[in-house]
Amino acid sequence: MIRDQESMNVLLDAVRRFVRERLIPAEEAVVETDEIPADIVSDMKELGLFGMSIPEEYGGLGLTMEEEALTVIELCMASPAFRSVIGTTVGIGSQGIVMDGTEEQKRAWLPRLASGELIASFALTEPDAGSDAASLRTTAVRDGDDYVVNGTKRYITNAPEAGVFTLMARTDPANKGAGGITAFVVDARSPGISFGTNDRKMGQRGAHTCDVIFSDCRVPARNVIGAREGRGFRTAMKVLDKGRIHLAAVCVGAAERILEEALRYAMQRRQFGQAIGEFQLVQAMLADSKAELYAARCMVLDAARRRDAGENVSTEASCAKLFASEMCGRIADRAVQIHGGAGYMSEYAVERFYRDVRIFRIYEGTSQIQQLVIARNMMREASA
Ligand code: COS
Repeated sequence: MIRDQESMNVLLDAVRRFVRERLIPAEEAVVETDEIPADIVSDMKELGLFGMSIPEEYGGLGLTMEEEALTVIELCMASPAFRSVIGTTVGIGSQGIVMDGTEEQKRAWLPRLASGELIASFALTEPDAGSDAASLRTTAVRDGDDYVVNGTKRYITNAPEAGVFTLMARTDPANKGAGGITAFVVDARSPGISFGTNDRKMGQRGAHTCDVIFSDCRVPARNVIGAREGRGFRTAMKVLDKGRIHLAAVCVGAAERILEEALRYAMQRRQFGQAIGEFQLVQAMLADSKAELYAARCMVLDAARRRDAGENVSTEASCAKLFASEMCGRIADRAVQIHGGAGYMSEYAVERFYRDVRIFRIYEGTSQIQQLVIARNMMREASA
């Protein structure tokens, strides 16, 4: 749903200009330094990007899912590392509070997230709990007005920069499944939290992940999201349903850029006396990419509109994430192929994108987890 087309156009134009004039020219510097320049982060704050998904009453832009998807597609025409700066605050880090938080929790945390003053991170994954998220072992034991948290969270995006974590921990040791898990908002400066060294990743330099270690970390009981124990897994799943649409939009934006690079190269590069774009085998790669990209875009926007209309979009979100992330991988692969030897060289953007987009098929649920969610939902609906 687009609430006001004119304001939407203003936002999209501003993001498009920002991408073209500020982000794309800074891509190489980000690779060199492994940092997003501070002036770019402050411009992102000014554009309101950190508060994209936070309701207006708490200082955000309060975008609908369709508006968010369109904005993210534009933003992701630049290196995915730039989106990652705002990604967890817009998505999985904040949405548990937005969806299930108490009024007091919303007032306490959302305005500072919306302004970009605080970065939010999502602490679900553990060394032994990845796809099987419900098997997580981090414990939170009630002690007076606090919970005492112990455990290790792994590959936590933006943890080194985080001001606050949405943490999933087990409050009921007798319940080893989803029902024993509670979600908390945790101040990242709390005593008892320490950080591993930054992970060395395949791509996305400038975006940081690391372990977060909780050792007897005291978290006030008022920080239980929604003030109810045992609801944390559901909160995490609802957050991921929305996150998967956002991520599918990320894939569409990145694929648009990659295809643009491939098309430009195909029209410039000459072999056998003509531009390689004149060869039908290269045309086939361009055409397949265009068609798949169009399909993914339609899926993302349809899932977003359905969510805005209040439908349960668990299946559609997983379909969009599955298709769009796989599509993006195929397009990155073809773009390298069209570039030939040059595509293997780091001076060409497609070499970097090829590595950067590989994670899309893995995080916020692997392609196999999306398949599992889709098939399970199909069977559940059929037997209802
Ligand atoms: N929305 C709301 N609630 C949901 C839900 C959704 N989309 N999906 C599941 N739930 C609820 C279920 O209704 C169930 O609650 P009840 O027991 O009260 O009925 C509970 O959550 C457990 O659901 P389920 O039995 O389906 O859980 P499983 O352990 O079988 O796992 C998968 C479900 C595999 C889908 C889940 O673990 C998953 O998404 N894993 C991937 C995790 C992930 O994406 N990690 C990335 C880390 S974040 S970058």
